[in-house]
Amino acid sequence: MKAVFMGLGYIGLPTATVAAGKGLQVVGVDINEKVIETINQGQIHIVEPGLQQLVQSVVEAGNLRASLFPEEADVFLIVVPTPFKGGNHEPDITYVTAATQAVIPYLKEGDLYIIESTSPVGTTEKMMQLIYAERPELKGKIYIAYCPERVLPGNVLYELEHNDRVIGGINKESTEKAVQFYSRFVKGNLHKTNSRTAEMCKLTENSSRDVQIAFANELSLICDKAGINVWELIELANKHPRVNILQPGCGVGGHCIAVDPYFITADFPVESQLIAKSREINNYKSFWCAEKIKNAILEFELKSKRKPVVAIMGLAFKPNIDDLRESPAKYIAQKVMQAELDGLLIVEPNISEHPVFKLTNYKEAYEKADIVTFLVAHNEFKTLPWTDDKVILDFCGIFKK
Ligand code: SAJ
Repeated sequence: MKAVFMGLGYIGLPTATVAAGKGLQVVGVDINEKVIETINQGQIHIVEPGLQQLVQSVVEAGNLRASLFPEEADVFLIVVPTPFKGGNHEPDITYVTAATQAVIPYLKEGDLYIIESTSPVGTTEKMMQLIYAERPELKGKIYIAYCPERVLPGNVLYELEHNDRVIGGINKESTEKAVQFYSRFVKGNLHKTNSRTAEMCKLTENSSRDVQIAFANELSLICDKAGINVWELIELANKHPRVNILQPGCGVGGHCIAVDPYFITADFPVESQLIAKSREINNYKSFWCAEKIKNAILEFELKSKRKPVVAIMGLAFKPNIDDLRESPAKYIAQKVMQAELDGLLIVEPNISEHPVFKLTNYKEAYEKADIVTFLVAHNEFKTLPWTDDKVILDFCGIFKK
């Protein structure tokens, strides 16, 4: 069986590689020439544990080849990004459309076409119409399905194989065909549905998490005003057998949880009140943290008649990773940089250097700062001793104190 993967990014490359590792003939297609070159040399352009070795072995074995152009195959997978249009929160499916258009000339009777990219509801049907408009002779003769990825960066190779997957075809035959395909390299259960439900399922998973984090963040705002320790409160509430509240933080970042809910709110603005409000609350939480820090700086100045040294503890979008993209901590750090200070010490133990931020060791920053702001709950920070000598703004529950 031969498969063409359109898109060799964070999901496309690992999936193509795992499939190639199971003996499929895989051609990975990307628009970036440098990416093609790198992969064909058995190297990779992204960070993911274990991936480089696996890419090298499947490239050497001749099972994975990267190319700028698609070619004839039995299966075509669309694994390209779905960003927003311009500055607003309208999903942009141009890449999915372009990748689909690129494979249309190579489709033949019996082929399977699958979209994995996170997509607005109805995208698979739209692509079906596009395919049939250009190749009417294929109507009813090819299989079309949607199957979202669910992997966690950092644990992609394991999760690709072991996570359950939701597979939705445009008809029963397409679902069955796609299930057969994924069963070649996925050990998790393959759940069958239709394409619209599968599309919505991906958006639902990440929106559900966003809404739950918004609840925790809202509690943190209420508790701050009420003089209650939110960490203790949540721990106690979670002792109830049917309550499981997540943790508040300095906002929600990353490329999925803070993005996917907009794919629902853009298409269902009247119905998706709670989902939209949760996005607002999680965004507001970052702004609120920045304001809290600015107020602490002013208070310190009034009290001590000098400007403080401030430590920003953590820049990544979540604990124990080196990924700063779409990070609320980075947004807050940038806001604090605008204040007049005696010194700003920025800490991110998971990276060694950064073009914009001059980084300081976490112990040194903690020792030197007058105001310490914990933005990300990295493990290193949890080893620091509590002190009453400093102003500590703990937005992520390092001390739970
Ligand atoms: N966060 C909190 N409080 C919490 C948990 C998380 O504030 O209690 C914050 C994190 O600090 C971070 C953000 O939420 O800023 C998102 O982190 P995450 O670990 O929830 O999610 P991602 O973006 O790393 O990965 C998610 C996963 N989806 C779910 O858990 C439902 C992953 O399985 C998906 O594959 C991925 O999105 C994706 O690609 O959609």
